[in-house]
Amino acid sequence: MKNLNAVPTKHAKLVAWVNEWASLCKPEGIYWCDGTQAEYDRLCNEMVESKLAIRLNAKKRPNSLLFRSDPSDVARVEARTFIAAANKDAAGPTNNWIDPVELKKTMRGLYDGCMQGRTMYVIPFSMGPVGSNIAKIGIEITDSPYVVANMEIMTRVGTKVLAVLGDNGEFVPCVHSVGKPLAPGESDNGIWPCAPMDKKYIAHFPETREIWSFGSGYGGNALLGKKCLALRIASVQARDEGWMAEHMLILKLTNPKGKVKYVTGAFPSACGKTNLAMLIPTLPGWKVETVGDDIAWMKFDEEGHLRAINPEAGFFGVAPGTSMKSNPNAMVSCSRDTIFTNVALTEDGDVWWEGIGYDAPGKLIDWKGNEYIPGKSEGKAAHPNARFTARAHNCPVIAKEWEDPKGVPVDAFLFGGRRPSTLPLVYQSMSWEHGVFIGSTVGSEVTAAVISDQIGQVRRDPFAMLPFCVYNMGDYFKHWLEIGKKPGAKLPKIFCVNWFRKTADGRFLWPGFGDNSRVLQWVFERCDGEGQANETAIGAMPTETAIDRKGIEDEVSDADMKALLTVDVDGWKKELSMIKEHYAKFGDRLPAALKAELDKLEARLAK
Ligand code: OXD
Ligand code: MN
Repeated sequence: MKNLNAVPTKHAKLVAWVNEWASLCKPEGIYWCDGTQAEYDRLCNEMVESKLAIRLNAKKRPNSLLFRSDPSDVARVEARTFIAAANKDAAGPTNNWIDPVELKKTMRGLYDGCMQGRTMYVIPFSMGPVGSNIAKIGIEITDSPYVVANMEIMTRVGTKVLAVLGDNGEFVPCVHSVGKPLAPGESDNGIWPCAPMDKKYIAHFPETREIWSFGSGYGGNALLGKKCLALRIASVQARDEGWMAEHMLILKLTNPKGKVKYVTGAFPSACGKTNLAMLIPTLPGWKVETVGDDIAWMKFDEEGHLRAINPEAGFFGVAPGTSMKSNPNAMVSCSRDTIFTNVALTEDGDVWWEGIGYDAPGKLIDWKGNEYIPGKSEGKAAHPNARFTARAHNCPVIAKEWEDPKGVPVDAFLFGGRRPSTLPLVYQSMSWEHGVFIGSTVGSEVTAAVISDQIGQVRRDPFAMLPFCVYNMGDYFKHWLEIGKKPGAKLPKIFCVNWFRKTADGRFLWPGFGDNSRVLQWVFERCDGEGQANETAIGAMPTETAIDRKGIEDEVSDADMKALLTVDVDGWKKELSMIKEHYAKFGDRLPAALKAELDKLEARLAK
C-alpha cells in the first residue's frame, strides 16, 4: 500500500493495524495526520477546490467553511448504532445489541474496497490534554477529509499524541469510512458522500474496545472521538477502572467575592448544555467560565475530590437557536476558524439559521443547496440539527484551567431535561443515593439532535446517557452508587433543574439563559451549607424568596415563582408510575438502593 507521507511511529501494533485495514479498504494511499495548521489549511483548500465546501466571506467569518450534508445524513442515527457485546445481557435493555462475530463478518464485507479512489487518513488523537493521567488516546482511520478537519478542531491531533503513545502505548482503534468508493476517474462532484441508511453501521465492541463506523459522514457517527470513544467506549473503561465518563458540561462559577465552585451538568441532547456552559450571568458580580460543554471525565484525586477534565478541544454546537441573546459566547466562538454544516448561506457569503436573532439579510441558499426566500419558501433554511464546529480557544469565557491535566474539583452535579410540567425549577437531593435516583430518572422531550419519530414526546434518558452507556444500564446505576461509597470521598452535591417549565397555556415560567445564574447562585450557596430551603417530599427546594429575582420581577411574578417551586403532588404521582414503568425495564439488574429510593419517595408523597 502506498504511503503518502513517512510513517511517523515505531509502534509496531499500530502500524500493523493500519496496514491491515488499508489492505481491506484498498485506498489510493495512506496519509498520517500531523495536526499542524498547515495540514488543516491544505485539507480545507482541497475540499473547497473539489466543491465539497464553500469558503465563507473572510471579512465576515475568517477562516471558516460551510458544508452541506446529504439530506439523509444529518444527525446521529440511534437505530443504526449497535453494541456488539458477547451477550445481549451485557448490553442490557437500552442498547441495540448485535452479535459481534456476525457483525464483523457483515462489516468486513462492507469495508472491502470501500476506500477505493480515496485517501486513508490516520488520525492520532488525544481525548483530554495530551499526557494527562485522565486522558486517553485513540487512532481514527477515515476516508473523509471533512472528518479529519473536524477532528483537528474537536480533539488534540498529531505528532504530539504519537510521542505520548510511544512504541507500545494503548490506544482505542476507531475505523471510519463514508462507505462510497470511487470508480477510476470518478469524483464526488461536490456531493457529500455517504451510504444508504440500511448500510450505515455505528458499531461498538465494548469487550475489545473497538469502534467501527460505516456509511455516515456526520457528527457523532463519524467524529469517533466524541460520542463513540469519549462516552460509549469510555463508559466501560470508567466502570472497569473506577472513574466516570459522563455526558456533562463543566462550568466554573465565581461569586462576587471571588470564591469559585465547579459545576457539571448532565442534560439530554439539545437541552442547552452549551448555553449553560457559556452563560453570561444577569446577576451582578457573578461569573461563569467554560471548561467543557458536552463531556466530563472524572477521577478521584488523592484528597478524595472528583476531578473533571473536558476530553474535547472544541464545540460541536447546534446552530439553530444560537443567538447573541441565547449564547453570545458561542456566537463569538464560531465567528472565525469554524466549520459549519447544514446552515444557510447568505448572498454576501455569511451563514444564517433560524433563531440567529436577526432576519435573513436577503435571499439565502438553504441547507439543501436551493434558493430560499425568507417568508416565502417552505421549510427551514437551516436543518434543525445544523452544527458549528468551533475551537474552544476561541471561546471568550474559556476558563484558564480548562486544559489543566489534573482537572478541576467538582462541587456540584446538575441533572435536568426539557420538562414542561411537574418538575420544579430546582431541588437538591437528600443524599448521594437519592441523587443517583434523580439521575436515573432524567427525562426530556425528544428534539432534532437525533433522527427519531418521537419528536415532542418525553423519553427517559438516565443521566442523559441513554444513547451512550454501552453496558447494562442497571450496572451503570450500580457504578454510580459505588462511586458514592469510596472511602474518604468528598462527593459533589446533587441538584435537579428544569428551565423548561410551562403554564397550561404554553408560556415558559422561567426566562432561562443568563437568568439561570440565579439558580446557580442557590446551588453555590447550598454547596457551602447556606441558601434558604424547604425540606419537601422530593428534596430540598428554595424558599419562595431564596432565588434572587431582582430585575426580573415583572417577568416572573410571585405566582410564577410559587408554581416553579411547589411540589405538584398529582403530577408527581403520575411521575411515580412513569418511573416504575421505566425501572421495570431493568428487571433484577435495578439496584435495590434505587428501588428503596422510589419507595421512600412514594411514601413521602402519600403523607
Ligand atoms: C450532541 C448530542 O451532539 O448529545 O452533543 O447529540
Ligand atoms: Mn451531547
